[in-house]
Amino acid sequence: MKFLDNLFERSSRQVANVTSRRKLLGRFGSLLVAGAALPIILPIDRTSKALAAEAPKAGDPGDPNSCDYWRYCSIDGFLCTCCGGTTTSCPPGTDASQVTWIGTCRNPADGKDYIISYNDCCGKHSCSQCACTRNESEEPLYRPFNNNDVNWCLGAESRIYNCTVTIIRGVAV
Ligand code: ABN
Repeated sequence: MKFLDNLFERSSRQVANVTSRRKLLGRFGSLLVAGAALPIILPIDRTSKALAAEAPKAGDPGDPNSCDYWRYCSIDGFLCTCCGGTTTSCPPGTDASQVTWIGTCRNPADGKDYIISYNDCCGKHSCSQCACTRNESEEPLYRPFNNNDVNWCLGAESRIYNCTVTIIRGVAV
């Protein structure tokens, strides 16, 4: 009888061990998969990636502090280069709007037309420096994504408009 007791005890312990290890491995696997999937499924701000997608300086002529700079052909706002930011990054303490309007500007260096997004930087206060209004390829307000008279911060966390960055999204074909 003792022999049978021992046998059953050992085998049930073994089953319990294997089952819990499997469960642990299963949970670990799920965690790995979930961890890898999180950046894909969550609405994470990827503006910084877009901001990094810049044209090389050699093919980017002109002065970004001047309203005449080629990328500003469809801008209506304050230049972030005068507000503590750059052509592609918002001043500290402000965030780029995710919704934006776009324009098409010709780069004099290569004669190509580029699609530019004009993201408003939101937060802090109005920068009020280097106002620049050029409306090439702007369309009426009923086509809001091609209109530059919109405060795109209205769709952001802070509704305060600070300045506008200009991001190259691609070559227009
Ligand atoms: N998108 C620039 C802007 C901001 C506020 C008001 C008008 C235009």
